Amino acid sequence: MNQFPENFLFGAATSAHQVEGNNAYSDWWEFERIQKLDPSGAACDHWNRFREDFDLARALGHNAHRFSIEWAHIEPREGEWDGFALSHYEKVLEALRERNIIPFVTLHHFTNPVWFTKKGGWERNDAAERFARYVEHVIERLAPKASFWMPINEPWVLVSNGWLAKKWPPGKRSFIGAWRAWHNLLDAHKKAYGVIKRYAPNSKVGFNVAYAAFRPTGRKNPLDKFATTLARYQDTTAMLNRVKYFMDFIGLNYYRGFSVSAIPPFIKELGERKTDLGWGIYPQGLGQALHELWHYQKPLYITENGLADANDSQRPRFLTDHLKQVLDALHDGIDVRGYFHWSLLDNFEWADGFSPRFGLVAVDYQTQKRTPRPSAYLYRDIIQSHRLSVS
Ligand code: IFM
Repeated sequence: MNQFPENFLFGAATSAHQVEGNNAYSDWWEFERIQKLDPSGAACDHWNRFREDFDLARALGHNAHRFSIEWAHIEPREGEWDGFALSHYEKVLEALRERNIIPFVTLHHFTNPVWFTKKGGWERNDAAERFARYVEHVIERLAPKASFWMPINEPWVLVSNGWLAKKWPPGKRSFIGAWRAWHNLLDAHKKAYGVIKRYAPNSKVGFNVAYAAFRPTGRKNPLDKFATTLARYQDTTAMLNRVKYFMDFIGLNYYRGFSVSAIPPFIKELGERKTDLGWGIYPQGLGQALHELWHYQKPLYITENGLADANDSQRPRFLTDHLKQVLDALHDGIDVRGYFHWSLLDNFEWADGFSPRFGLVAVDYQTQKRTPRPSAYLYRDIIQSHRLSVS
């Protein structure tokens, strides 16, 4: 296959805390201050500039856009619902509709209201209930304005950074805490699925996973193969098995591939060329991920794929190489329906602050000036022709 289907969705993704700015009621805002991290501050000021950012997305050919709603804005204090914040997101959805851009809405992208985290956060028995209450407030008002929802972004990434690596809030190292948070996040996904379907039975609710591609170091070595199966199970299969009856599609975030062995060093990153963050570039892994996830027989959307590349020297090839994998998967009969590049804008990259540059569009944080990088125009040309310029 050398052409994308007519109705294929092409866009980019962002998340609230990473671009909106001034997320002062969130646990991340507090964590940045306590840990003396690069403060997210005004970020890209997308809260105020979303219309001009969507104008840009439209001019760059995007017909879909993924963004997240910030729980800390909607419920800044426990049980207090901010109608102004809800109206804001209503305007965001209207702005997308006016530009013929299909919204994919994430309801939780790593950040929590600070009150929630202070009360035990995702470790609490009633965490999923509290999240579902927030989801209900959002959905009651916004369900008519969007058809694609993803309750929780990358649950395992949140658990591993927050409860094992101590890199993100709540900044703990606790296996029991990690287990409880993991379990509750999946429960929250299921409860949110129920709430969304109750208000909007025709909407599509997806489960979102960060999917690293794993391959055994010794292709035929049974121990390496076993280690690879274990890695796969722990990273994603365990979660997918729990939620498989609560998903209409899978949102796949793909960045990296690893070779796995049964003996140290156990795991080694694949890809000779590196991004600015030192991550290997391994496009074949996206093809592998699509093939493996097709096991669930649900439509697949690549809801994130991108790289830190400030001078845009690798992004053009990265885009075409990864989109080629999508075309090959389509050719093999896999139901891939969309691709969202991470990210539309240079974003606040969590503990790495503002130096990694993931945007198709560069942001000057002093002036908030937006400048599309050359790869943004290459992507536009691909979208317009529905073809890759490379063979
Ligand atoms: O910026 C993050 C995003 O928040 C979640 N997925 C990976 C991206 C790049 O690290």
